[in-house]
Amino acid sequence: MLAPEVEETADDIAEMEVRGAATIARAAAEALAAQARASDADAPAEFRHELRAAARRLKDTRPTAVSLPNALRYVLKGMDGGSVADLRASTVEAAEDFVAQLDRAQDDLGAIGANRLRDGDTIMTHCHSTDALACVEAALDDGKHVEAVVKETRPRKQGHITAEQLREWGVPVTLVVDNAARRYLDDCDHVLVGADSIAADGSVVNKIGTSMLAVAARERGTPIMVAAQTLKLHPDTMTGHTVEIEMRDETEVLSDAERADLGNPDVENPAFDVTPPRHVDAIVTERGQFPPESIVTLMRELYGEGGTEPWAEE
Ligand code: RI2
Repeated sequence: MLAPEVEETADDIAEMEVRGAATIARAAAEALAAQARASDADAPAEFRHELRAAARRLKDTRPTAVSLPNALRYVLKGMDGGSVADLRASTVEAAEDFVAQLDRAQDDLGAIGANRLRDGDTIMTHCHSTDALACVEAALDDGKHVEAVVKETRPRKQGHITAEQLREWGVPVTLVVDNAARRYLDDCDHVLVGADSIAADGSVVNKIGTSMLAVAARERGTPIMVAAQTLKLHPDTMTGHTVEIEMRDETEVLSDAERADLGNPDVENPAFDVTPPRHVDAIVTERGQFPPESIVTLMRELYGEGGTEPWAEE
């Protein structure tokens, strides 16, 4: 039986009550630990079966951010032992290790990303990324003055979360609608975004609108920096798989009543897009800063030749 925490976490991720690639990964690892603690399995095989079922329930919530399957993979690989007690303890420990690593990775990434930001720089942000904000926080801790132009990020306006966080840190923020981005790029020294997945060729999968912003920034000569801990590297792309782009409910774009008023047009709501490597200057990870074209070396080192599916039913 699935633990209530697993069902709750899965629903929260699907509804975007829990969102952002790193935060989703953390919640998924914690949900597997909750499943391990709650399990009343009598036999090791039954325990493993339950954990795999919980992982599948969590994985099926959102398809694009690879941090989710990477987190599940890490915890399930740590599940080890010949008794239920050992399996439980090792699973909980793996989940705790994972969360600790995630925090460390974000701190290390922030320190590296901060080196790219000079005192007095202005950044332009898109959506809300904790990895991207870690770079700003580290730059502020270094005593640098940073200002921000924050894109609203339709349809869910996660730019508001970014604005609120930056204001809390005392950063001067100018919030603009997405369509104003090009006009303000001349005032910006960097575009700073996060990522939901990085493909083997260095393509960056991130919130819808990132690719348009990157094209405009390239044209303006504004460097584009992607903050993405290695948890965002998508191992399946080394074996030719593509990253699935999540299509979300159309009511996020306009209400049914508004749609009816417009004569019921078709509406599409892709949550992410793909920015090709030639439009990205640097991918900043906790392992250092990489030109996008060389990220595959790190991916191979960390993930071998591709992703495994430890949640598959045996
Ligand atoms: P961190 C978000 O997706 C945004 O696309 C953001 O850039 C990315 O996750 C990474 O976020 P969504 O969950 O892991 O809002 O850097 O659809 O926090």
